[in-house]
Parts: sequence; structure tokens; C-alpha cells
Amino acid sequence: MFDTKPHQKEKALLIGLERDGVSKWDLRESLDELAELASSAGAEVVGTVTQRLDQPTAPFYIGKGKAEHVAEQCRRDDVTSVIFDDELSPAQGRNLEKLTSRKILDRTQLILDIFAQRARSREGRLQIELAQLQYLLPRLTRMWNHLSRQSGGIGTRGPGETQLEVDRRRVQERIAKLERDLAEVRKHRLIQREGRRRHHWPVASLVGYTNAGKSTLLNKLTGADVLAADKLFATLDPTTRQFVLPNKQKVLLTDTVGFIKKLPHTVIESFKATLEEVHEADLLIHVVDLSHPNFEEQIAAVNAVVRELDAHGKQTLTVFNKVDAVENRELIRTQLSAIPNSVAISARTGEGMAEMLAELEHQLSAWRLRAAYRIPARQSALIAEIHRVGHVLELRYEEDVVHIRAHVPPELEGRLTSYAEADSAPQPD
Ligand SMILES: Nc1nc2c(ncn2[C@@H]2O[C@H](COP(=O)(O)OP(=O)(O)OP(=O)(O)O)[C@@H](O)[C@H]2O)c(=O)[nH]1
Ligand SMILES: [Mg+2]
Repeated sequence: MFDTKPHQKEKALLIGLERDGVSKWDLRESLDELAELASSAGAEVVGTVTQRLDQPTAPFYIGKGKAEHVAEQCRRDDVTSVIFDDELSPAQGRNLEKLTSRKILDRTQLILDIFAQRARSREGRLQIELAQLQYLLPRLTRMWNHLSRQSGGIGTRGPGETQLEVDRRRVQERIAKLERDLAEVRKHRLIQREGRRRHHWPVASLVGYTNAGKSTLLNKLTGADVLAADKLFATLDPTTRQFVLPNKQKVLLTDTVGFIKKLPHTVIESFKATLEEVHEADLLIHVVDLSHPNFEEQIAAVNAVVRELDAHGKQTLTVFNKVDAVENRELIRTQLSAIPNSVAISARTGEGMAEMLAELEHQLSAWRLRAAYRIPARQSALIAEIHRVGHVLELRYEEDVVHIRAHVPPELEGRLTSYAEADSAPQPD
């Protein structure tokens, strides 16, 4: 998308709206993050423009006067692109482009652009192309609708609509093809996962806000060589490495794409195959950048995505990272006591690593227990929960009772005692 000449850096102007009651998220912080996204995409941010409006205007998103002011600033400061903090309608995009003669982008396109730059694996590329086309498809329609409504008459109806149909069909065909290819990739992934399952090693999945330090931690623990960089969405493709805890317990550790607030739904949808790793994990390691001023909102954003992936309720080790950059030691203490089973580390300096490994050992030791249960088949929510947060080894229906042999985390185990098979106390695997 940023297809300027090689040495010419894209110069971006950021635009945000201050809206009453609509956005709980502070505008300033949202724009700061947008600036980080822009520089991660390779642009230089030359300024920000904000406006207080109850709701976006249909033609320009911002007011007309403001839009003209933006156009002038673009000329004055040699701005090459204008980036809006929310999704724009196709009409807004077009009007703004006409008024400013500059490239107009929104947050979603920016994130998709970064993903497109980062995707290395075939799977990653397929997923990002799918997300981009899904973003495009409704816009294709609305754009043509808009055109024929505005100008109407000869040349816009017949041929225009035919062209639209052709374009839409092409995009839909391509989407269908990408979905088929991804289904293949998914099958392959499933085989790999089954292979790993045979080893009976617990799988821990690193989750966290983008730039929290997930890849740095994976590299530190396993000596892997995953790109860790101070830019958003450095990692896109999942990496799984094995490592052995001091007590000889083996663990598979998966690193994957970072999360972000307002992560476009199209992205989550098309990255489902990759994010499946999170869904299938036995344990989540939630890495938090404690040195970030908005770490609490980042935690909430990550939890929201985890929920969307139907991976909530899994056993989670919260790792407060970057403590070397936290001056307020009191903050570390309060966070550690606020969140159970949490540890504070610096993946950079190694501080706190021993405690983290001990906590991992502790949490995973429970995974070595497996137990057998008899559960009435009508308890479908409970059975679904065992699937989601546990690791089912065997499942057998017998009339209206389900026999399940599974590894389950301690909290769930506590709630299942009344269903335990008579002669089966939890046993080491
Ligand atoms: N000061 C400090 N910086 C760290 C620490 N851990 C990671 N970083 C830095 O934080 C930045 C992001 O680290 P990554 O490991 O790439 O983060 P990530 O969570 O994998 O990010 P994405 O792949 O973008 O989701 C890098 O510049 C790291 O060097 C730490 O403990 N302390
Ligand atoms: Mg990473």
C-alpha cells in the first residue's frame, strides 16, 4: 500500500474524532496507538488533527470545514497520506481523496497493510489476502451503488452494474479459493497437532498485546530465532518450540500473532487457522508489557480476543514483562497480588525467570493428572467446558451417560469430583 519511491518516506497525518459517550477509549491513547501502527508500517507521522463531533458526518467523516483545513495542511506539510482512526465508508474515502488529492486510509487498512508486509508463510499470505478481500467486498458494492445513485443515467446502470457483477464474482471466486486452500492448511496443522498430542506434552500458547515481548520470551526460553522487534505485529506466523523445565517436564510453546484493540473482525476470522493454536492450548501464557501506560486496557483487549476465540476459562499464567523498565516497584507488587498465578519478569535481562519457570512447573504439574468421569449427557455445557479448557483423551457414550478420560486443570477438577468414576482417583500420566 505504501508504494512510494524507495527512499521517500510516507508522511502521514492522523485524524480522530472526539465523540460523546460513544468512545470509552480515550482519543489521545487511540491516536498514540495509531501513530505506532503508522510507523510500524513505515510512515512518518507529521501531525494529528482531532475534532469534537457527536457523530461522523456522512460525506467526510469530519466536518466539511475541517476537511478543507486538512487538505490545506496536506499541501503545506507535504503529507502523502491521511489516516483515520476508525473505519471509513467508501463514500467518505472517495470524497476525502478528491478533496485532498492524497491517499486516504483507515485503521483497518493500516493493520491489514502491516500484516501484508509481515506475512512470510504461505498460510500467513493466504490469510491476509482473504482478510483484505473480505474488507474490499462490501466496499465494492457500496461504491458502485453510490456511483449509480449520484450520477445515474447512461453509462452507470447497464455496463456499470455488469462490471460490478464481474468484479464481485471475481472477488468471491478468489475468496472461495482462498478458503479452500486454508482448509487444506488447517488439515495439515491438525495432523501436526495430533502428532504433538501423541507425545502427551502440554501445549502452552503465548498470548498478549502486540509488542508485549512474547517472541523475546520464546527466544529466551527455547533459543528459538523468532523475530523480536520494537514494532507492532512483528510476528505473524505461529512458531512452536519445545523446551524442558528444570523438573524435566517437557512443554511445547507456541508464539503467534499479537492482539490489538479494535482488531478488525475480518482479521480474526481469516486468522482462525493460526489462532486455532490458542484454542487448542492446554495453558495460556498471557504476556503483559507492564511498562506500558495502558497495560490494563491491553489486558482487557487480549481477554476479549481470547473470548472471541472461544478459549476463555483456560488455565492462564499471567506474566508481567519488562519490569526492568518499570520504575514504580509498588506497581509490580499490586499487580502480582491482584492477579492470581502471576509472575513478574524481564525477558530482556532475565530477572524473575526462575520464579516464572517454577510457576510453570507448578501449573503444569496439575496437567499430569488425568481422571475419569461419568457425566450425564444432558450436561452439555459442562462437557463442552471440559473440551475447551481440558484435554480429552477418551470419550465414550453409554446411553445417556458420557464417560470421559481427560486432563483437566485443577479449578475444573474441583468442580467435577461428584462425577468422578468410583475407582479412579486422579493419576499421574
Ligand atoms: N525493556 C524491555 N524490553 C523488552 C522486554 N522484552 C521484550 N522487549 C522489547 O519489546 C519489543 C517487542 O518485543 P517482541 O518480543 O517482538 O514482542 P511480541 O509480543 O512478540 O510482539 P508482536 O510479535 O508484535 O506481537 C522488542 O523491542 C523487545 O526487545 C523486556 O523484558 N524489557
Ligand atoms: Mg512477536
